[in-house]
Amino acid sequence: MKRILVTGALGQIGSELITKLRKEYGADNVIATDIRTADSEVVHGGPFEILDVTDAAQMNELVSKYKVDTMMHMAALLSARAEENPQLAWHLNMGGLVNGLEAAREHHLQFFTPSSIGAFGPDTPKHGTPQDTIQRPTTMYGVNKVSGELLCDYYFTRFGVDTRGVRFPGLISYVTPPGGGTTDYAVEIYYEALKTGKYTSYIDKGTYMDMMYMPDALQAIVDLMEADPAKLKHRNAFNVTAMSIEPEMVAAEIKKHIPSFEISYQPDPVRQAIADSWPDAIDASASKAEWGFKAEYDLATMTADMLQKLKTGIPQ
Ligand code: AKB
Repeated sequence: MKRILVTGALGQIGSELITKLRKEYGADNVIATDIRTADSEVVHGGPFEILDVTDAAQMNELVSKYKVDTMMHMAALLSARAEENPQLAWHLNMGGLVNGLEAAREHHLQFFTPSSIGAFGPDTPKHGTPQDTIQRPTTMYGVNKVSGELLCDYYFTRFGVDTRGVRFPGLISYVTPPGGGTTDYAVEIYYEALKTGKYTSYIDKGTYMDMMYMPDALQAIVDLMEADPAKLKHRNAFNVTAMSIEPEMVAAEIKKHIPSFEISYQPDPVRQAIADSWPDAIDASASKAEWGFKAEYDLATMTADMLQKLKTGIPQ
């Protein structure tokens, strides 16, 4: 049975990951940590500790205190916020990652951290983006993610740390809203559809990006961490995706449930430029071949579930 410490546990992925891991491995075996606290299930449903991931000593203390054997490092600034404050992004995204990898090396932990489609750039092939290809991102977030992928590879080859990771596309969820990402429009649109019946998209029509529904993202983390290491030719930064979509397609799908829904466009120059530098559709065949990745939800089934869950306010 794993004993897992999760950083950034109150974030968009963390908050749902904690619930899933506590169901799979037992509440006491999943230690949620975040820089802040909240009145939520993450905090009250099992062990919870305040942790600033840039504080290596505090991180090591918690790893020792709870005798964990696995770290899932989720704390990070997303792409748009990183572009607003690149120095802070470097400090938090890279400082936190190095501390996590060092703790994994010292305490012999299995280690997961997500990379992103943000690790690609304008020179990357846009369609069917291969697993191994040109990576020259033009954002600080992308620079952090490529550096992180390389660091995780390095800690595996140099120190034998069991590092694993995926390149997540935009993640769509109904529990905790994302903050500061470029793909966040694809979450906001569902909330606004139900609240006001309309949405003004900061990403222009025709801008394709990869996306995935949160249950598939969480299953991907668990499956990769449980995968037979002998079958992994890649370890970190596996391409994963469920759909390549643009705002008009999401709007059309929402209209099937809310016929009066209207979308309009007011592109935000910063986030539009980031989106334009990312692939339209990545190729996830290495994940499928090496550890059996499979996404269950497409745009239609995700939209039906999102609207139903948001309408009924079903907690995770
Ligand atoms: C973002 O938009 O920054 C994230 C991501 C794709 O990494 N959702």
